[in-house]
Amino acid sequence: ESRYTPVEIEAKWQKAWAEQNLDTTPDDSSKPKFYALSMFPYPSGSLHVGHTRNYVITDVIARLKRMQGYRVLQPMGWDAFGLPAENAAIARNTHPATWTYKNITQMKEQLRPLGLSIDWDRELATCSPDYYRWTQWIFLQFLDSGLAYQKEAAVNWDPVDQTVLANEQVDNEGRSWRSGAKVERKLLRQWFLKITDYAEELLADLDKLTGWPERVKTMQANWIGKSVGAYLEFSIVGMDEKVGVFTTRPDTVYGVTYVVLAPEHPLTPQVTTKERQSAVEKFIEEVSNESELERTAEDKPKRGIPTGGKAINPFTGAEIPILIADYVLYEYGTGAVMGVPAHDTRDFVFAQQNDLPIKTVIIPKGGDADAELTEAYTESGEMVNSDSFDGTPSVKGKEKIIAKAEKEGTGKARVQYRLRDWLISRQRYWGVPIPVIHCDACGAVPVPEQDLPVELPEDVTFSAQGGSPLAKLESWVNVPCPTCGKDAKRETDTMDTFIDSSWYFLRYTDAKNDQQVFDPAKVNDWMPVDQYVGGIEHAILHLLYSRFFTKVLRDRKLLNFDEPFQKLLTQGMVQASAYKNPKTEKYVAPSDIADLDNPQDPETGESLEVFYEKMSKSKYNGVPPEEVTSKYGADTARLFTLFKAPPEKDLEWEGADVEGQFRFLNRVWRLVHEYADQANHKQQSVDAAKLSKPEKELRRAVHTAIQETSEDLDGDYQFNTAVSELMKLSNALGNADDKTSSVYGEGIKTLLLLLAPFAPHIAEELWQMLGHADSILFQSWPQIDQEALVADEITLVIQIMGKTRGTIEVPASSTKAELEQYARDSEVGQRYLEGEMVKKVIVVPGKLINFVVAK
Ligand code: ANZ
Ligand code: ZN
Repeated sequence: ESRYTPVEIEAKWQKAWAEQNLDTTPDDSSKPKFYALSMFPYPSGSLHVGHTRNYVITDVIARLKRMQGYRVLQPMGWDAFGLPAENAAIARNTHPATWTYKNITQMKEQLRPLGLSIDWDRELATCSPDYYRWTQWIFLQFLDSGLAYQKEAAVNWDPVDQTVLANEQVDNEGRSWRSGAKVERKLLRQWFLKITDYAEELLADLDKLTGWPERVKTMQANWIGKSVGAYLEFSIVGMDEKVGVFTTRPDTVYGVTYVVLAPEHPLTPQVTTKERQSAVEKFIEEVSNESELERTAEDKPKRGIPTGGKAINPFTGAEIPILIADYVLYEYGTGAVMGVPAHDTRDFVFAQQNDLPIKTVIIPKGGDADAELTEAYTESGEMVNSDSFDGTPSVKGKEKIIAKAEKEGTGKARVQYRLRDWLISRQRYWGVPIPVIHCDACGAVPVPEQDLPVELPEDVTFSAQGGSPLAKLESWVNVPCPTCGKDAKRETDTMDTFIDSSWYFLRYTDAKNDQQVFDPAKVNDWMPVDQYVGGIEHAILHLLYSRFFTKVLRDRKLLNFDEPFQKLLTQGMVQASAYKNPKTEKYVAPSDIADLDNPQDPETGESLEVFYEKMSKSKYNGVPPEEVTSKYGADTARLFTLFKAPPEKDLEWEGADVEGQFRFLNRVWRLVHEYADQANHKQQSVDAAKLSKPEKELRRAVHTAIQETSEDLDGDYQFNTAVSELMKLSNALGNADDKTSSVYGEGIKTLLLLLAPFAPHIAEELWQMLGHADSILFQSWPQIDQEALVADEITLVIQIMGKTRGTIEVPASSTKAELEQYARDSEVGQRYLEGEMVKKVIVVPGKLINFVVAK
C-alpha cells in the first residue's frame, strides 16, 4: 500500500510547476483578470507562520480564481528600505544592502516550500535602483504638481548625538534611545507631500470601497477627521490684529466668555501684557516639553494662564480675556479657540479652574436658561441669551450665525480636516534619496529625469551616533546645479519608506519596464487589485497613502482608476504560547525550558506563566513555517492555517492540532488510492435518472460540498468552514457502500478539485495518479447540479409536548397534512399518542412536528 509522503511529493510538484511556468502571469486577454495581492514583507530575516498566514490566504484565492477561469496575477516583493537595516549595519559592521539581500534570500527560501503560486518574474525590492529610480521619478511628478514642498517643522533633536530622531526612538520620558539625552523639539526644513489637497476625495471615495471592512473605513474617516463649522474673527483690544478661531459650534458664539491661543501661536507674545510676560514665557517653556498626547489627554487637567490681553466678541461686543492653554494645539484649525464653557466639556472644566464666567446660550426643550450648570450642556437645543436669535433651534442657528458673520465680514463657513500634510523627510541613509539639488541661485532644483536614479553611494561610514551618513559624504553632496552649473548641494534627506509601498502594487503590473514607471495599458488592465490581504496595522497609513498616490497619478494621467484596492481582507494575528516569569516580566524561550508541562525559569527555578501571545521574536514564540512543512508538508500547514480560525480572526497555533489536518490528508490519500486500485475506476459519466437511493444521497453530499465550499469562498472567504465541508465530503465518500458506482467516481474527482486551492500538491499528485494528463491547477471549478441538491427524503423530528421522542424519514415533498399522517402512523407516534387527546399539532415543514396533548 502506498504511503502519503508529503515532503517528497511537494518538492516534486514544485519543481514540475516551476519547469512548466505554471505560476507565470498569463497574457491571455480573453479571460477576465484577477489581481491577488499580499502586503509585501519587510525583509527582517526570518518568517514565522504569522507572516505566512497572509500569503497562504492570498494563494488560496489566487488558485481558486484560476480554476474559475480568470487570468491571475499574484506577485511578491520586498519592502526593503528602513531603519532596522541601518541599525544592523552599525551593530554588525556590514552594509545595509548586504544585510537586506541576505535576508531576502533567506525568506524566499522559507516561502518556497509553501507552494505559493507566485509569479517570481515580477519580484521587486524597493531598495533596488531599478525600483527606486521610479520612486524618485514619481516624487518629481509630485514636485511638478506642486504637491511636494519644503517647510520648517518640529523634529525630535538629540542634542548629544546631534541628530534627528524618529518618534519611535524617543522613549516615554522623552529621552533618546541611544544617548539617553532629553530630546528637544527643533525646527528644521523638511519635505512634505500635500495629502491635504486630497482630503475630501479620500474621505468621499471610502463609499466606493464596498469590499473593505467597515472598521477600516471608519479608521480612515476618523484619521481624515472632517469637521464642518465656521471661521470667526475676534478683534484684539488696542491692536489692529484679529484672532481667528475655528469652531464647530458657531451657534454658541453668544456664550463665548474668553479666547484661548495655543502657547506657540504667533500672537501670544503680542497680546501678552508686560505684567504677564514672565509668567507666560515660563508657561510656554513648560508646554514645549509636553507631547501632543499629553496635551490632549482627556484625563489630564487642562493647564492655562491669562495673557493680560483682551478680545472682543464680534456678536456681543463684550470684552473677554485672552488666555493660553496646553489643550489648544497650534497645528489644528487656526491654533486658537473661542471658549464656550457652558457647552463644551473641556472649556467647562477649564473655566471652573480659572474662574471664568459660564454663560448658557443653548437649552434643551423646556429647559431653564437661568439654571446653574453642573456640567457642560453639549447637545443641540434652543438658542437663548442670544439677542435676536433667541428661540432658534441651534442646528438652524449655526447657518444663521455664519450668514450674519459673512454679512458683517467677521467670519465664514469652514471645513476643517484633522489630516495633516505628510512629512516624508528622513535624515537617514537606507532610503530613497530625494532627487533635488539645492542651488543658492536657483533654489531647490529637481534632478533631471535622465539623471535618475540618484543612487545611494556605497562608500559611506555608519556611526553609532546616528545622523545621516549622506550629509557627511562631501564627494556625494557637492554637485553642479543642473540649471546654472554653479556649485550646488544634493538634498541629503531620504524618503519615508511608506512612499516605497504607496505604489509597488502598480509596478508589479509591469515590473521590468526600464523605459517607463509602468505601461499605462498594463496598469489599467490589471488594476485595481481585486483582493488585497494584509494586517490591520496598516489600516490607516499604508492604505491611505496608497489611495493618495493612486489619485495623484490619475491626475497626472498615468492611470485611469480612482482607487487601488477593490476588496480588502485584514487577516488576524497568529498567536502561540509564550512563557513569562511573572516576577521579572522576562520571557523565556521554550527551548530553554526543561519541562513544558511544568515550565520553570532555568535561571531562578521560578514557575513561569503561559499565555497565548502574538508571535514575535522578543517573546520567543514564533513558529517558523519549516517546523511544520518539514514534518507534515506544506499542504497540512496550509490547511491548518485556514481551518483553525476564520481569516480575519486571531488564530492560536497549537503544534498538536496540526496533526488533525495531516490525518485528514492521509484519509484523502487512502480514499483515492483505494478508488484507483479498482479496475473499473475509469467508467464514468453519471446518469442522474438511473441512480439508486444511496447513490442519490451520496450525489447530494457531493453537490452540497460544491455549493457550500463555493459559497464560503466567494463570499467572505470563510476558509475554515470550507475545509470542514471537504472533511464532510471525505467522510461521506468513506462511508459509501458502493465504491464502484459512477457517483462515487464523481465524488472522488470533486473532492480533489475542491481541495486543490487549499492543498495543491496532494491534489495534483492524486489527480495525475488517476490518469489525468493536465495539471489540476487549471481545471474548472466544479459546477453544481441543482437537481442533485434536492433531497428525496428528509428527517422529521417527532415531539410530544415539546419533548423529542424520535425521528422518521419522510418524502421531502410532503404537505403539512401528510407529515402529520406519517407521524401518527409511525411507531413513535403510535407509542406516544396511544390513548392521548391531541389538542393541537404544530408543524415546522422540513423539520419537526409537535403534538400538544390534553393533560
Ligand atoms: C467653540 C465650541 C463650543 C466648540 C462648543 C465646541 C463646542 P473637532 O470636531 O475636533 O473639529 N478647537 C478648535 N481648534 C482647536 C485647537 N487648535 N486645539 C484644540 N481645540 C480646538 O473640534 C472642533 C472644536 O474643537 C472647535 O469648536 C473648538 O471648540 C475646538 F460648545 O469652538 B469649539
Ligand atoms: Zn543654479
